Amino acid sequence: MAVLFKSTWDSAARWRAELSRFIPDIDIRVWPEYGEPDDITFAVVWGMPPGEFPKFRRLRGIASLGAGVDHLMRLPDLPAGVPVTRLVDPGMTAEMSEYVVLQVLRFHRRLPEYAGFQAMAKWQPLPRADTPSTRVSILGLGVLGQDAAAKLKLLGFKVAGWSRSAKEIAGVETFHGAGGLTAMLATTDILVNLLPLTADTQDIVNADLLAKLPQGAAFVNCARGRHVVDADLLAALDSGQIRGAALDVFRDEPLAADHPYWRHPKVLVTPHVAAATNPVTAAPQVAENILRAARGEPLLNVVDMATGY
Ligand code: NDP
Ligand code: OXD
Repeated sequence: MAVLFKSTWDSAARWRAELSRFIPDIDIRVWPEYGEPDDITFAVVWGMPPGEFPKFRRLRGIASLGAGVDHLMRLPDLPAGVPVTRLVDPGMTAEMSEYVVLQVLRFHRRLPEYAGFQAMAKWQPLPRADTPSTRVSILGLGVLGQDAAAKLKLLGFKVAGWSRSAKEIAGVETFHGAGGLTAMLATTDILVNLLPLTADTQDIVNADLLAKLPQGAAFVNCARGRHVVDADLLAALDSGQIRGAALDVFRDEPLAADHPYWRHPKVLVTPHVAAATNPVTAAPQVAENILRAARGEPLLNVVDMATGY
């Protein structure tokens, strides 16, 4: 009974140390040095290449090393019938809300313009809207979207959110479905994306969606780059339909050195750091799932394979 560990970014040594606190005799095999494939009964992964999973015929569970599972769902050979879990981690949730609040306040208090003025030694106060009349809308009202909504609400913003199923959240105006999206966009000053990447949400931030926002809205993307049609966003920034974008995630990462986002005066680029996976806060639930899988019990935070998130 061994656990396969594979990650593009996370440290195997740190994960081994944290998981050992809950399972002292854990046998972790770090990809690609995993030994006998039939020893592997659980996989903890980010960025597994195609062609690997079919080798592990005794797998009882696959844990994503992130909240998103699109890196797994796109694999053509994800083993059928093996439960896939995602991270639902209070540490990661708090970090994401920090990022969202930071970017919303940045646009609200017009810091991008003041940064431009400073470069010219220009002293020029700008008008701005009151906080209670500034409308922040969130695409995705899941674990991360709901926490960000609550924190923006505490700051006094008018908060709305959009999800697949209908929701009631105190103090948040909620929308769902295609009609709901159009209605929400029409009353949005700052749009935040916290959707999972699925077949239904890929390319959702396109020319059509951006045109439904009031002119001069701002956009924050901390979900996935493939939600955005880059050429459409760049056109909306250049026309002034969108006044600025804070982008943490990109279609291809790392973002190519010659990508127009890097040098666009209305774009802030951060390198997929909105909310990092922290083994200290995330290991307890992964350890719990390894133990549950070993006992043949249902796992926590299992992904719905039909919806893809
Ligand atoms: P959840 O699964 O908890 O929430 C997803 C939300 O999106 C739900 O409200 C869901 O609706 C909604 N949704 C899904 N599909 C649709 C659709 N077709 N139309 C409308 N709404 C839809 O995810 P999390 O909040 O935990 O995470 C969201 C994403 O954030 C992750 O998938 C990942 O891509 C990204 N992320 C980025 C990080 C970064 O550092 N940049 C770090 C962590 C996560 P419903 O409630 O009805 O199911
Ligand atoms: C995640 C991420 O999905 O870091 O957790 O992007």
